[in-house]
Amino acid sequence: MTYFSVRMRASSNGRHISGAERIVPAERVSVTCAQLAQRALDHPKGVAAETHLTVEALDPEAIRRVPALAVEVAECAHPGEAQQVIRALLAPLTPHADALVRDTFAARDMRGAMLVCAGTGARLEPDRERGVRVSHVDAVDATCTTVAPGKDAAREALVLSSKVAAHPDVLAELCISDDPDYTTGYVAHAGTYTRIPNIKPVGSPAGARAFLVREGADTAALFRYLEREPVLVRVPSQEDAQ
Ligand code: PML
Ligand code: MG
Repeated sequence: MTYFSVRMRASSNGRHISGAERIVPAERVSVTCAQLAQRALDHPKGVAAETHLTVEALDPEAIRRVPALAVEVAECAHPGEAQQVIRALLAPLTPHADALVRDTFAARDMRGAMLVCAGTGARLEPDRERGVRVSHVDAVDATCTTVAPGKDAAREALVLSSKVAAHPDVLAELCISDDPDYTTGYVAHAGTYTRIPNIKPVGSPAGARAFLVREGADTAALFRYLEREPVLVRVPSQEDAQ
């Protein structure tokens, strides 16, 4: 079967508003375009002035399937506690954990993620404002469900982070949503996606993603994997969990 990558990105006056994507069979392409276009209009950051949709046929042989990360929750009552959890998870992996956390909270409106070398703390993306935009990823079952629902931020983040973590050169990911009212973030590391509630105060525009990368990694190959290579993630269904 031929699958299509359907991608949406929306902006207003050059400011990134929203981005989302699916991998779907031909008969789902038109409804998926409509859903993603509507999503750009409904975003809490404001109605997008410009929305771009891309539909691209994928080579079925090139699609990789990877397992989803295991999900855990670190119960944090406030952002100070969340900072302690983040630092405890990242400090064993890099001497630059403090700078990584500070820079991720300081970032605004990035279309993509930061790529940070664990050994040197250096940023590895050629265009720092854009970052690396993870793309060509969806959940396995999203290709056969009858209705692709609206935004389920936690599920989409699990799918994205499972693709990222499946690359051997990625040691960890830190994510703070840039949606002002979405205050649950996460750290992905060693096969686990640790959800972190109250990672930032309600209304804060702070937020970005950072991928911590093994020193000496082939950065060009990693970019290609993250941005272009199609991956379907096996996310356990609700029934499997019962
Ligand atoms: C985003 O806004 O794209 C990031 C969402 C993070 C979701 C974290 C969670 O709820 O598990
Ligand atoms: Mg966002």
